[in-house]
Amino acid sequence: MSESIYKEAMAAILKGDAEKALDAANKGIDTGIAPLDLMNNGFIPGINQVGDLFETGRLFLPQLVLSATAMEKATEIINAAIPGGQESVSAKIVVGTVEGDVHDIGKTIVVALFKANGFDVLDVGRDAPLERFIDGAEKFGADIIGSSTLLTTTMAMQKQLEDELKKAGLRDKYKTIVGGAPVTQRWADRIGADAYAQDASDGVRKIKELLQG
Ligand code: B1M
Repeated sequence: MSESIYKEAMAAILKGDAEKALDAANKGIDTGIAPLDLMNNGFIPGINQVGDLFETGRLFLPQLVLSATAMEKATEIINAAIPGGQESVSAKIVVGTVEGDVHDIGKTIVVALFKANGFDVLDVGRDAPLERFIDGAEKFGADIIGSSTLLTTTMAMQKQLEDELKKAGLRDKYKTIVGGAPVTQRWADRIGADAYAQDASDGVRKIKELLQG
């Protein structure tokens, strides 16, 4: 049963059919599939295929936008269905997508899972200037600053965030975590970020490690 719903989810994203994507999301949740399983086994493979087709010129921007819209709608349903954690872990985290980058589907999943795990999250949105991360962290009393980026051209903003924090004498005040499709542990090490997360669940694990260390 779950296999056929994963296929429906994938097909809906490939077709850019928001209605079918919503149907698959609702059906999946109603049949008891864990929201992140539905995301990881259905919707994400679908949008990754769309990305590959776009990259190789077999699908064009208008279709990418339709698929993205279908993905956004499904993500709303999935995020709302993520169950809250048992324990509340005391941590305040600022999360956003860096300036120059409007990709925020992954970031919204990360925010939803962080909240579900009891973290206090300030979401500074997408295409967010560095000041919004830093001023946000200062006002919010954050422990951790998390940045997301999907474009190779905007990865440099994650390095700039490290530099701006150092310049402001704030680097030791916060832990930093980076994520996004082109981001790697190697990149995190290179720019001096405290942690890298491959996906939202890994993000939760890494945040807990940062809080202990
Ligand atoms: Co764009 N796009 N896009 N796009 N898009 C990519 C990223 C691309 C790889 C597609 C491709 O060519 N294969 C390519 C980038 C190439 C590159 O940089 N080398 C690309 C491009 C080129 C563009 C435009 C420039 C296209 C154009 O206009 N010509 C443009 C950029 C505009 C801009 O930002 N300035 C553009 C626009 C768009 C849409 C608006 C249409 C749409 C985004 C809609 C939205 O986000 N609201 C879109 C989409 C949907 C994609 C792809 C197909 C899918 C992204 C996605 O949502 N993935 C993408 C191809 C791909 O990534 N395979 C592509 C699903 C999501 C759940 O995964 O975001 O990786 P992800 O998040 C994961 C992990 O990375 C991690 O956890 C998440 C959950 O598991 N994670 C974190 C992410 N952030 C984290 C933070 C953390 C921890 C973990 O801690 C803080």
